[in-house]
Amino acid sequence: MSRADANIDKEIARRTIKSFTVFFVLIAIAIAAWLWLRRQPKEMGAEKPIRSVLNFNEGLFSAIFSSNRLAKTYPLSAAVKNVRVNGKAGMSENFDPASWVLQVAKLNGDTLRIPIGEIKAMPKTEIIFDFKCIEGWNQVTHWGGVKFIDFMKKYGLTEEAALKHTGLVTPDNGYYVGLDMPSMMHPQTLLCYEMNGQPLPLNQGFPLRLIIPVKYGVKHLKRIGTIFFSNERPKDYWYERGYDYYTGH
Ligand SMILES: Nc1nc2c(c(=O)[nH]1)N[C@H]1C(S)=C(S)[C@@H](COP(=O)(O)O)O[C@H]1N2
Ligand SMILES: [Mo]
Repeated sequence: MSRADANIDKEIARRTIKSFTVFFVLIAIAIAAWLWLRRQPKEMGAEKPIRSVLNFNEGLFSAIFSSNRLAKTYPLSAAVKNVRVNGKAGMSENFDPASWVLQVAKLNGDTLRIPIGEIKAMPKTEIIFDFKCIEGWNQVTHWGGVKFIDFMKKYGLTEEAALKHTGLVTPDNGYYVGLDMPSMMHPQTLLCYEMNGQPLPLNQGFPLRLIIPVKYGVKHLKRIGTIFFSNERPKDYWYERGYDYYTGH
């Protein structure tokens, strides 16, 4: 072997050792970072550093959200006939639709008790949009109901509308969501009583559910029992289980 060849061999060996060292150091850093993350305290179901990223995203999305931005709508022919049923938290078997009234907790301490007939007597709005679930499925579906903003006006809930959040809860308190007021007052947000031109099926929220196209499926609470208003974030079923609060798209 010539001297030059020997030098080249040495150089190759040196470089190989160097790249292996870099490789192992990077792996060690990744493992250490992962171990550190697992040790962090959890905040609302997510490790704190992850929760702060979620919170940051949320601020970003709220900032760019505008009530003028409409979710895309579709022709009637695009709406599926077999609408998927997903999620049955808060949908207890012993529910009696006949005795149902919508309860609205006012700021002055009064509770409105509104029968479904009064809601159906208001002007109806229909929407066909792409319903998206965070589990990764979506489908174009057709809904009918009353615009939440019209409902707020009809019942004189102006002080309530000035607060930051709306909370919705099922009659058995088993499922609950919190929503920012701009999304609730968005013109496509409905108190919904119809699907495909028919009364809602029982497992899809009969007699009344929320349809809020600017949000993922988790926020479309089925079987509304009570609506309330607050400046603090109302508790939220999936937020408590590690998802982000805002879940806009
Ligand atoms: N009461 C109640 N509402 C709920 C849920 C639930 O578990 N309970 N799941 C949510 C989720 S994750 C989705 S994707 C939609 C599904 O609505 P659908 O069953 O009409 O398709 O309902 C939402 N509303
Ligand atoms: Mo969902």
